[in-house]
Amino acid sequence: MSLRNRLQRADADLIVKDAQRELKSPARRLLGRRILSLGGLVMLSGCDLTNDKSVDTMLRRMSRFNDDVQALLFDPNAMAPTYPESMLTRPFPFNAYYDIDDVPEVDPATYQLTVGGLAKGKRVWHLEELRALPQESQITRHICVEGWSAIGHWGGVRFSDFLRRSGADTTAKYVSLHCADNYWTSIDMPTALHAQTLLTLTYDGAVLPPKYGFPMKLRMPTKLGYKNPKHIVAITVTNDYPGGYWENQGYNWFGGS
Ligand SMILES: Nc1nc2c(c(=O)[nH]1)N[C@H]1C(S)=C(S)[C@@H](COP(=O)(O)O)O[C@H]1N2
Ligand SMILES: [Mo]
Repeated sequence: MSLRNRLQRADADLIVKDAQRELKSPARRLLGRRILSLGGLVMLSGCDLTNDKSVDTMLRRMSRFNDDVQALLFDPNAMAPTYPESMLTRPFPFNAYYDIDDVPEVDPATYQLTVGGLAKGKRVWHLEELRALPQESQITRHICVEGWSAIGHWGGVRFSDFLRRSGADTTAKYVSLHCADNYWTSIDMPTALHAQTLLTLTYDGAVLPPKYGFPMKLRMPTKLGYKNPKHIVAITVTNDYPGGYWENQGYNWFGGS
Protein backbone atom coordinates (compact mmCIF):
# COMPACT_ATOMS: atom_id res chain seq x y z
CA MET A 1 0.00 0.00 0.00
CA SER A 2 1.36 3.44 -0.87
CA LEU A 3 1.68 6.01 1.89
CA ARG A 4 -1.14 7.99 0.31
CA ASN A 5 -3.40 4.95 0.34
CA ARG A 6 -2.44 4.17 3.90
CA LEU A 7 -3.36 7.71 4.96
CA GLN A 8 -6.68 7.44 3.18
CA ARG A 9 -7.29 4.12 4.88
CA ALA A 10 -6.56 5.66 8.32
CA ASP A 11 -9.07 8.40 7.50
CA ALA A 12 -11.63 5.79 6.53
CA ASP A 13 -11.11 3.99 9.85
CA LEU A 14 -11.65 7.25 11.72
CA ILE A 15 -14.84 7.93 9.80
CA VAL A 16 -16.16 4.46 10.61
CA LYS A 17 -15.28 5.00 14.29
CA ASP A 18 -17.15 8.31 14.29
CA ALA A 19 -20.15 6.68 12.68
CA GLN A 20 -20.03 3.86 15.22
CA ARG A 21 -20.13 6.43 17.98
CA GLU A 22 -23.15 8.07 16.33
CA LEU A 23 -24.90 4.78 15.85
CA LYS A 24 -24.98 3.71 19.46
CA SER A 25 -25.39 0.19 20.81
CA PRO A 26 -29.13 -0.48 20.28
CA ALA A 27 -28.79 0.35 16.61
CA ARG A 28 -25.65 -1.77 16.36
CA ARG A 29 -27.45 -4.69 17.92
CA LEU A 30 -30.31 -4.34 15.49
CA LEU A 31 -28.18 -4.06 12.41
CA GLY A 32 -25.29 -6.32 13.26
CA ARG A 33 -21.67 -5.32 12.80
CA ARG A 34 -21.19 -6.00 9.13
CA ILE A 35 -23.04 -2.92 7.97
CA LEU A 36 -20.45 -0.69 9.63
CA SER A 37 -17.88 -0.88 6.88
CA LEU A 38 -17.00 2.27 5.01
CA GLY A 39 -18.65 0.86 1.91
CA GLY A 40 -21.82 0.13 3.87
CA LEU A 41 -21.88 3.64 5.28
CA VAL A 42 -21.37 5.18 1.87
CA MET A 43 -24.22 3.10 0.48
CA LEU A 44 -26.54 3.96 3.36
CA SER A 45 -25.80 7.65 3.34
CA GLY A 46 -25.41 8.20 -0.38
CA CYS A 47 -22.33 10.38 0.29
CA ASP A 48 -19.03 9.84 -1.46
CA LEU A 49 -16.84 11.01 1.48
CA THR A 50 -14.44 12.94 -0.72
CA ASN A 51 -14.41 15.98 1.52
CA ASP A 52 -15.20 17.11 5.07
CA LYS A 53 -18.58 18.42 4.08
CA SER A 54 -19.71 15.08 2.71
CA VAL A 55 -18.39 13.30 5.81
CA ASP A 56 -20.40 15.72 7.93
CA THR A 57 -23.48 15.19 5.77
CA MET A 58 -23.03 11.44 6.06
CA LEU A 59 -22.72 11.56 9.86
CA ARG A 60 -25.85 13.72 10.05
CA ARG A 61 -27.75 11.28 7.87
CA MET A 62 -26.52 8.41 10.03
CA SER A 63 -27.71 10.35 13.05
CA ARG A 64 -31.19 10.87 11.56
CA PHE A 65 -31.27 7.18 10.66
CA ASN A 66 -30.25 6.43 14.25
CA ASP A 67 -33.26 8.56 15.42
CA ASP A 68 -35.60 6.25 13.53
CA VAL A 69 -33.93 3.14 14.95
CA GLN A 70 -34.11 4.52 18.51
CA ALA A 71 -37.78 5.44 18.00
CA LEU A 72 -38.47 1.88 16.84
CA LEU A 73 -36.64 0.40 19.82
CA PHE A 74 -38.21 2.77 22.38
CA ASP A 75 -40.46 0.82 24.72
CA PRO A 76 -43.05 3.19 26.22
CA ASN A 77 -43.62 0.74 29.08
CA ALA A 78 -39.96 0.25 30.04
CA MET A 79 -38.97 2.30 33.09
CA ALA A 80 -35.58 3.94 33.59
CA PRO A 81 -33.84 2.88 36.83
CA THR A 82 -34.77 4.70 40.05
CA TYR A 83 -32.53 5.02 43.12
CA PRO A 84 -32.75 5.32 46.90
CA GLU A 85 -32.34 8.74 48.54
CA SER A 86 -29.00 7.61 49.97
CA MET A 87 -27.57 7.62 46.42
CA LEU A 88 -28.36 11.28 45.62
CA THR A 89 -25.40 13.20 44.15
CA ARG A 90 -24.60 16.20 46.35
CA PRO A 91 -24.11 18.84 45.22
CA PHE A 92 -25.96 18.15 41.99
CA PRO A 93 -23.95 19.65 39.06
CA PHE A 94 -25.08 22.73 37.13
CA ASN A 95 -24.73 22.85 33.34
CA ALA A 96 -25.90 25.14 30.54
CA TYR A 97 -24.49 26.65 27.36
CA TYR A 98 -23.38 29.62 29.51
CA ASP A 99 -21.82 30.24 32.91
CA ILE A 100 -23.74 29.88 36.20
CA ASP A 101 -23.64 33.71 36.68
CA ASP A 102 -25.83 34.09 33.60
CA VAL A 103 -28.69 31.84 34.77
CA PRO A 104 -31.98 33.55 33.78
CA GLU A 105 -34.07 35.05 36.60
CA VAL A 106 -37.69 34.18 35.89
CA ASP A 107 -40.25 36.26 37.80
CA PRO A 108 -42.88 33.88 39.26
CA ALA A 109 -45.48 36.67 39.45
CA THR A 110 -45.51 37.33 35.71
CA TYR A 111 -44.47 33.87 34.52
CA GLN A 112 -46.72 32.18 31.96
CA LEU A 113 -46.34 28.84 30.25
CA THR A 114 -47.98 28.86 26.83
CA VAL A 115 -49.13 25.82 24.86
CA GLY A 116 -49.33 26.23 21.09
CA GLY A 117 -49.64 24.28 17.87
CA LEU A 118 -51.82 21.18 17.72
CA ALA A 119 -53.65 21.70 21.01
CA LYS A 120 -57.15 22.89 21.66
CA GLY A 121 -57.39 23.03 25.45
CA LYS A 122 -55.95 25.39 28.03
CA ARG A 123 -53.39 27.66 26.31
CA VAL A 124 -51.87 29.63 29.18
CA TRP A 125 -50.75 28.20 32.52
CA HIS A 126 -49.67 30.07 35.65
CA LEU A 127 -47.36 28.55 38.22
CA GLU A 128 -50.08 28.19 40.86
CA GLU A 129 -52.24 26.22 38.43
CA LEU A 130 -49.38 23.82 37.72
CA ARG A 131 -48.69 23.42 41.45
CA ALA A 132 -52.37 22.57 41.98
CA LEU A 133 -52.21 19.56 39.60
CA PRO A 134 -51.46 16.04 40.94
CA GLN A 135 -47.72 15.79 41.70
CA GLU A 136 -45.31 12.86 41.40
CA SER A 137 -41.67 12.53 42.37
CA GLN A 138 -38.74 10.46 41.19
CA ILE A 139 -35.07 9.82 41.91
CA THR A 140 -33.31 9.15 38.62
CA ARG A 141 -29.96 9.53 36.90
CA HIS A 142 -29.23 12.48 34.63
CA ILE A 143 -26.57 11.69 32.01
CA CYS A 144 -24.71 14.52 30.26
CA VAL A 145 -22.77 13.81 27.07
CA GLU A 146 -19.97 16.04 28.39
CA GLY A 147 -18.93 13.08 30.51
CA TRP A 148 -20.74 13.17 33.84
CA SER A 149 -23.86 11.72 35.34
CA ALA A 150 -25.64 12.48 38.61
CA ILE A 151 -28.60 11.16 40.58
CA GLY A 152 -31.23 13.74 41.48
CA HIS A 153 -34.66 14.03 43.07
CA TRP A 154 -37.33 15.88 41.08
CA GLY A 155 -41.03 16.42 41.68
CA GLY A 156 -43.80 17.70 39.44
CA VAL A 157 -46.64 16.99 37.07
CA ARG A 158 -46.72 14.00 34.75
CA PHE A 159 -46.22 15.51 31.31
CA SER A 160 -48.83 13.18 29.76
CA ASP A 161 -51.35 14.53 32.29
CA PHE A 162 -50.39 18.12 31.44
CA LEU A 163 -50.64 17.47 27.69
CA ARG A 164 -54.10 15.95 28.03
CA ARG A 165 -55.30 18.86 30.16
CA SER A 166 -53.96 21.19 27.46
CA GLY A 167 -55.96 19.33 24.82
CA ALA A 168 -52.80 18.34 22.94
CA ASP A 169 -53.18 16.15 19.88
CA THR A 170 -51.24 13.17 21.20
CA THR A 171 -51.12 11.62 17.73
CA ALA A 172 -48.78 14.47 16.61
CA LYS A 173 -45.11 13.60 16.08
CA TYR A 174 -43.24 16.16 18.17
CA VAL A 175 -43.38 18.39 21.22
CA SER A 176 -40.99 21.34 21.12
CA LEU A 177 -39.91 23.20 24.25
CA HIS A 178 -38.67 26.80 24.29
CA CYS A 179 -36.85 28.23 27.27
CA ALA A 180 -36.38 31.63 28.93
CA ASP A 181 -32.66 31.54 27.95
CA ASN A 182 -33.53 30.92 24.27
CA TYR A 183 -32.45 27.30 24.56
CA TRP A 184 -34.81 24.89 22.90
CA THR A 185 -35.19 21.19 22.23
CA SER A 186 -37.88 18.84 20.98
CA ILE A 187 -38.98 15.31 21.72
CA ASP A 188 -40.96 12.48 20.15
CA MET A 189 -44.56 12.04 21.34
CA PRO A 190 -44.04 8.51 22.81
CA THR A 191 -41.37 9.95 25.14
CA ALA A 192 -43.59 12.95 25.98
CA LEU A 193 -46.28 10.48 27.12
CA HIS A 194 -43.86 8.17 29.03
CA ALA A 195 -44.88 7.72 32.70
CA GLN A 196 -41.49 9.01 33.96
CA THR A 197 -41.55 12.21 31.89
CA LEU A 198 -42.29 14.92 34.46
CA LEU A 199 -42.76 18.66 34.22
CA THR A 200 -40.76 19.23 37.40
CA LEU A 201 -41.37 22.13 39.76
CA THR A 202 -39.24 20.95 42.69
CA TYR A 203 -35.72 19.71 43.31
CA ASP A 204 -34.90 17.71 46.45
CA GLY A 205 -38.27 18.58 48.00
CA ALA A 206 -37.94 22.38 47.56
CA VAL A 207 -38.93 24.82 44.78
CA LEU A 208 -36.66 24.21 41.78
CA PRO A 209 -33.81 26.73 42.19
CA PRO A 210 -32.84 29.02 39.25
CA LYS A 211 -29.68 27.05 38.44
CA TYR A 212 -31.68 23.84 37.95
CA GLY A 213 -34.31 25.54 35.80
CA PHE A 214 -36.82 27.61 37.82
CA PRO A 215 -39.72 27.56 37.36
CA MET A 216 -39.57 24.19 35.65
CA LYS A 217 -37.47 21.59 33.94
CA LEU A 218 -38.85 18.79 31.80
CA ARG A 219 -37.19 15.74 33.29
CA MET A 220 -36.91 12.57 31.19
CA PRO A 221 -34.74 9.80 32.64
CA THR A 222 -35.05 8.04 29.26
CA LYS A 223 -33.16 10.88 27.53
CA LEU A 224 -29.71 12.47 27.71
CA GLY A 225 -29.15 15.74 29.62
CA TYR A 226 -29.40 18.12 26.66
CA LYS A 227 -32.95 16.84 25.94
CA ASN A 228 -34.05 17.97 29.46
CA PRO A 229 -34.91 21.68 29.05
CA LYS A 230 -34.88 24.12 31.98
CA HIS A 231 -36.85 27.43 32.35
CA ILE A 232 -39.52 26.33 29.83
CA VAL A 233 -41.82 29.16 28.68
CA ALA A 234 -43.51 27.70 25.59
CA ILE A 235 -44.58 24.24 24.50
CA THR A 236 -45.61 23.50 20.91
CA VAL A 237 -47.26 20.34 19.61
CA THR A 238 -46.36 19.84 15.96
CA ASN A 239 -45.74 17.50 13.04
CA ASP A 240 -42.93 19.70 11.67
CA TYR A 241 -39.44 18.69 12.84
CA PRO A 242 -38.42 21.39 15.36
CA GLY A 243 -34.72 20.48 15.94
CA GLY A 244 -32.98 21.96 18.97
CA TYR A 245 -30.07 24.13 20.16
CA TRP A 246 -27.50 21.31 20.34
CA GLU A 247 -29.32 19.02 17.91
CA ASN A 248 -28.89 21.62 15.15
CA GLN A 249 -25.14 21.57 15.86
CA GLY A 250 -24.87 17.83 15.34
CA TYR A 251 -26.05 16.19 18.58
CA ASN A 252 -28.27 13.20 17.90
CA TRP A 253 -31.93 14.30 17.94
CA PHE A 254 -33.56 11.28 19.65
CA GLY A 255 -30.91 11.42 22.38
CA GLY A 256 -32.00 8.31 24.26
CA SER A 257 -30.02 7.29 27.33
N1 LIG B 1 -32.77 26.11 29.19
C1 LIG B 1 -31.73 25.27 29.17
N2 LIG B 1 -31.93 23.98 29.45
C2 LIG B 1 -30.88 23.11 29.43
C3 LIG B 1 -29.57 23.53 29.09
C4 LIG B 1 -29.39 24.93 28.80
O1 LIG B 1 -28.28 25.39 28.49
N3 LIG B 1 -30.50 25.75 28.85
N4 LIG B 1 -28.53 22.62 29.09
C5 LIG B 1 -28.87 21.19 29.05
C6 LIG B 1 -27.77 20.31 29.42
S1 LIG B 1 -26.57 20.01 28.25
C7 LIG B 1 -27.72 19.68 30.65
S2 LIG B 1 -26.52 18.55 31.03
C8 LIG B 1 -28.73 19.95 31.69
C9 LIG B 1 -28.09 20.39 33.01
O2 LIG B 1 -29.07 20.52 34.01
P1 LIG B 1 -28.67 20.87 35.50
O3 LIG B 1 -28.04 22.26 35.49
O4 LIG B 1 -29.91 20.81 36.29
O5 LIG B 1 -27.65 19.85 35.94
O6 LIG B 1 -29.66 20.96 31.29
C10 LIG B 1 -30.06 20.87 29.94
N5 LIG B 1 -31.13 21.81 29.75
MO1 LIG C 1 -25.50 18.10 29.00
